[in-house]
This record gives sequence, structure tokens and C-alpha cells, in this order.
Amino acid sequence: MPDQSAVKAALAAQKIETPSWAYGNSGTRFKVFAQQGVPRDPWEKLADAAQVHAFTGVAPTVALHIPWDKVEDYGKLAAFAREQGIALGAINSNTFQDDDYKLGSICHPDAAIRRKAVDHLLECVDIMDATGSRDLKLWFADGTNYPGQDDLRARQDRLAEGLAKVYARLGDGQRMLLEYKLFEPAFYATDVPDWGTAYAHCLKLGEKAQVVVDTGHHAPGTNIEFIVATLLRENKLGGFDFNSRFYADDDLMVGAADPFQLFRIMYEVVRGGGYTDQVAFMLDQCHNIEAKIPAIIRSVMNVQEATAKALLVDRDALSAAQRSGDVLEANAVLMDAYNTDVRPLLAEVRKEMGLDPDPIAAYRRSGWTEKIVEERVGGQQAGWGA
Ligand code: LRH
Ligand code: MN
Ligand code: MN
Repeated sequence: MPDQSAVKAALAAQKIETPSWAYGNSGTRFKVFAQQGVPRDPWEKLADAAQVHAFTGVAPTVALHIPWDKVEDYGKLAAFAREQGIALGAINSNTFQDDDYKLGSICHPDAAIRRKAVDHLLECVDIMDATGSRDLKLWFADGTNYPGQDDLRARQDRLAEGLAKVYARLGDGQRMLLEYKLFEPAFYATDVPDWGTAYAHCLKLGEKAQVVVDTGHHAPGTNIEFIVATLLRENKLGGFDFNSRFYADDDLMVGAADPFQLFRIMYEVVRGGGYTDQVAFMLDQCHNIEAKIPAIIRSVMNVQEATAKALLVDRDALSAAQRSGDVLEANAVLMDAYNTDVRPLLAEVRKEMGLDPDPIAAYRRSGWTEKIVEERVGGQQAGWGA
């Protein structure tokens, strides 16, 4: 059996990054349900994120989305984050909300539009310099809706050219994380639709380019843990955008739709030596109908629970069963870990960290919700759905 104190130490050291956009109002294409007390600017998003960290102890950084989190002075924003006991994390680019990007951004047939997109990505690296962020997270809405609309191969060439320009601008210790997504908003062909395409581009770019796996960006039934195992084996897994899906890119709370899948993913992370700072655990979610801060706390706890179960897998017993071809025993070893109630263990970890064992109850008692409802009027939208 794995050593309990090592498991506890690993859990206490985990870092889960929360996304600034999860704190703002969001919705579907049909309706944004505004909630009371939501942040009106990036500063207030950070104040909320600091609450999540204060009660969980494992959410020390916040991802920004540019231009949703545009401010005059990013150094000042980083200093404000530090005052709140947190730090700024990945910088997410946005080349999908401008009329110019109707036919794509970095893959657009017009060189002037491509230049504009690349300039935005370069600006994101400038912001990373100011915030001290390590990761630039790139997701492209680029693609086509109709066969023949554009040349699939030429679009890949344009993508490679644009990425290379941005890659060349990265400083020491900075990384580019390339995110793939099966479809949407393009429906016929997406320019970075899968891990293979992302991997091929990252491989050509070099060591600082890594693939990011958004758990909501796959076809139903995809074996995501296999992708994780493969990318880790190739040293190309940069991190995760965690969320849950039932149908498409639902952005529901991670671990809500399929906690077993999350466990299987975390097991491959642990098994593949990916439980290090090199693999960023980020949330990428929206909370359309549920209270945002408790939902984010719940999501962090769901990742912790899956991680705890993954760390509890008796790997010696598992490999003995695998070597001897004992199918049932191998499966039983894995399921034993999955079926363990890890909530008491995590409660202990939290107590040892000086935290309340029940972060959601502690948050509710803190009065933060009442305070922000009173103080903040006219909260900001997360960025889309307007
Ligand atoms: C795209 C995506 C990407 C964006 C975020 C808001 O669907 O997953 O990571 O930056 O949503
Ligand atoms: Mn994402
Ligand atoms: Mn997404």
C-alpha cells in the first residue's frame, strides 16, 4: 500500500489554478443569468479567487484571459494578487471575439488578419513578462464550415508560421500551451482539432511548446487517459483545462459528470510521473446557474478527491496482477482505490494545513457572499454570451 504520509504530503502540495472567467457572469447562447455580487473587474475576480485559496489551500494562482482581464498596469495587478495571497497564472489569448476573425485568426487567408492575431499573441507574452506568468495558453477558434471554403493544408502552414513567431518571442522559463478542440465554433474542419495536430505543431516548435488537454474538448467515448499517458510519455503534456461535459463543451464542474474518468486521468498523471509543476492543473469552467465561489471550491475539491484516489492505487499489487495476467485482480486493485472514501483523508490534510476540514461550509460561514452582494452592483460578464 502507498505510504499514507507521502500521500498526504503530495495532496497538501497540489496546486490547482482557477480561471478568472469562472468568477464572472456567464451563460449559454440563450441567456446569461446574472448573479448578485459577481466581480465588476479583474481586481474583484482576484479577490474572489483569494477566497477559494484561503479555504482550500491549494488554489494559489489565477489564469487571466486577455482582453477580458485587460488592465492598464499588469505589474500592479500581479502585486495586488500577491497582497491577496495568490499569484497570476497562465495568460489565455483571445483571437475569437473580433469581427476580423470571421474566417479565422492565425490561419486566416488574409495576411493582415494573421498579423493582427500574432500581434495579440505577442502582446500576451509582454503581459506574461509583467505578471511573471510562465504559461501562454493558446486556443484557436479557427476552422471552416464548408468543404472547399479554404485550403486545409495551407491553413496548417499558416498556423505553423504564426506559432513559430510567437514561440521565438518566449523568454527563458516561459512556455506555450496549445489547446485542441474537436469542433465549435467551426463545424466542418477545425485547425487544431485533436491532440495529434497539437502534438505535431509542438514537436516542431521545440521544448517550450506543450499540449494542453481540455477535458471537455473530445468526442463522446474518447479515452482521455490514453491521450494523457501518451503525451506524458513524449514529455509533451503541459497541463489540463479541467471541466465536465455531458454533450459538447459544457464547461460544467470538473468531476461532476464523470468522476471515474477524472480518477483514470489522474492515475495516468501519477503513473506517468506527471504529478509535478510541469503539468499545470487548471480549471476552465463556467457557473451559469450555480453560485460561483462555492462551485469553484467544489471543483477544486473534486480534483483533490480524484488525485487522492489516484495516489492511493497500490501500484505494486497492480503491476503484479498485470504481469501475471490476472485481469480481474488488476481491475480490482484499481477499483479499490477508486471506491475508497477519501474525504476523511482530505479532511485530515486540511486540518494539518491549518484549514477548516469542510471548505464550503467554512466559506459559507465567512460572510464573503453577503459582503460582495452588498458592495458590488452590476457584475461583469465572463466574456461571452453577450
Ligand atoms: C475554448 C476554451 C479555451 C478558451 C476558454 C474560455 O472552448 O476551452 O480554453 O480560452 O474556453
Ligand atoms: Mn479550455
Ligand atoms: Mn472549452
